Amino acid sequence: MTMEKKDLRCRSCGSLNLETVLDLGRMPLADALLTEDELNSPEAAYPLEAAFCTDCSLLQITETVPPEMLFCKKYPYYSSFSDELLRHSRENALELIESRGLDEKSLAVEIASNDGYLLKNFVEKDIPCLGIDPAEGPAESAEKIGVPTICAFFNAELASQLTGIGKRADVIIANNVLAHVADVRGFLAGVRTLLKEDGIASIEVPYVRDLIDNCEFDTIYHEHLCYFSATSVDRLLRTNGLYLNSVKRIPIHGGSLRLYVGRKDEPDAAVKSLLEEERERGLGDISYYNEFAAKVNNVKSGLTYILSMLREQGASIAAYGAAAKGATLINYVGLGKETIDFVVDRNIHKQGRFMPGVRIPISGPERLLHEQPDYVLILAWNFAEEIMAQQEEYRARGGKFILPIPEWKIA
Ligand code: DWN
Repeated sequence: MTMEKKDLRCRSCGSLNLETVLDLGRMPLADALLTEDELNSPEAAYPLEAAFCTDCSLLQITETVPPEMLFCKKYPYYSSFSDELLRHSRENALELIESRGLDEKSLAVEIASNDGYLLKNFVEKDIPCLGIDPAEGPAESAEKIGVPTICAFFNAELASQLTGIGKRADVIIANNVLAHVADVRGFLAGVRTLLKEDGIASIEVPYVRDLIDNCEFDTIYHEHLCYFSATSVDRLLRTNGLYLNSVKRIPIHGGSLRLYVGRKDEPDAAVKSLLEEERERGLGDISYYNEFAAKVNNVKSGLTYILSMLREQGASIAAYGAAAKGATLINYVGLGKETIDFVVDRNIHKQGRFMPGVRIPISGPERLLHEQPDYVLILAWNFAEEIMAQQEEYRARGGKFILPIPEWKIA
């Protein structure tokens, strides 16, 4: 929904005091991978601009693409294609089972449960659980592995329907979804309704500090409406009757926060010290974000330089990871088929499709050994270790990897 800038209000506090921090221009939808027959049709593109609220410190994008267009029938993202994410999620699940003393009388609900990648750990322990996810493909996959799943968007109404049939959650898990929700107030009202009085919500969100410090500008795309600090999310939760009671910095997805949220206001030392740290580092001031656009521009020119030089030398270049962040990076930097021959990805639902905007074909990882490109640009840099470990043979044959951020590096 493109609104006049003067009418734009903060997604959290409603303030009109939004300052543009980075303008990536009009960009296609990052997960709208094209099929062959869509190549000849026009492709939607929307403004992608990050703005900082000087009243509540929330970094957010200004455009709201209808969620039905983002998380639609052909949404291609399946969490289970990353071993690192599966390990991380299993640790998250087992920690909650242990710390909350969950058993057969408990209920764990995951919002944005995708393909059952996390709740399968509750099923394994015979702990009643329920997944909620609007994407049909992943929801079907979850059901196939025994994770009961409601294929719908989570909101206050669904929460009331569930409590209406006697379901209240001891634990709500909501990883990589709070930042995606346009009606964040309705979402949090639903969490509050569904959560037992002494229940806990374990919520993971990308951490804006890692985004700015490591120049992770490619994690900005239309699915990610908000980019949270502890300061901004604490404020958002409080104004919606929930409280940040503990917090942990975690490395997943380029650096995230794991938030432990409850219905009572009982912040622990970790919350107090992170809020103090953010005050000292200035995450609540626009000055912390002022250099970001210039840093992003440096990444763009550095990548353009090295990739065009390699091409001029006759090198062949492919890319690894048809990730949403990859779509932002290659479209913003302007890396088309003249630079990148193809993208590979383990996710079978992405293979055979084309990257949005630049329309580079997506194949399976086996193509790296079949064609042995000289270089592979890792678009899914957050899983670079896992990916490079898998591609030992490609490297043994002389292949080299390029990491794009915070500045290009040949590995
Ligand atoms: O918030 C979101 C994050 C959590 O996931 C979603 N809105 C969209 C998605 O963003 P992304 O696509 O940038 O996420 P990933 O998980 O960084 O994407 C990694 C891509 O790389 C996936 O398509 C899977 C693929 N992959 C692979 O082909 N081989 C990943 C690994 C680890 C591999 O070994």
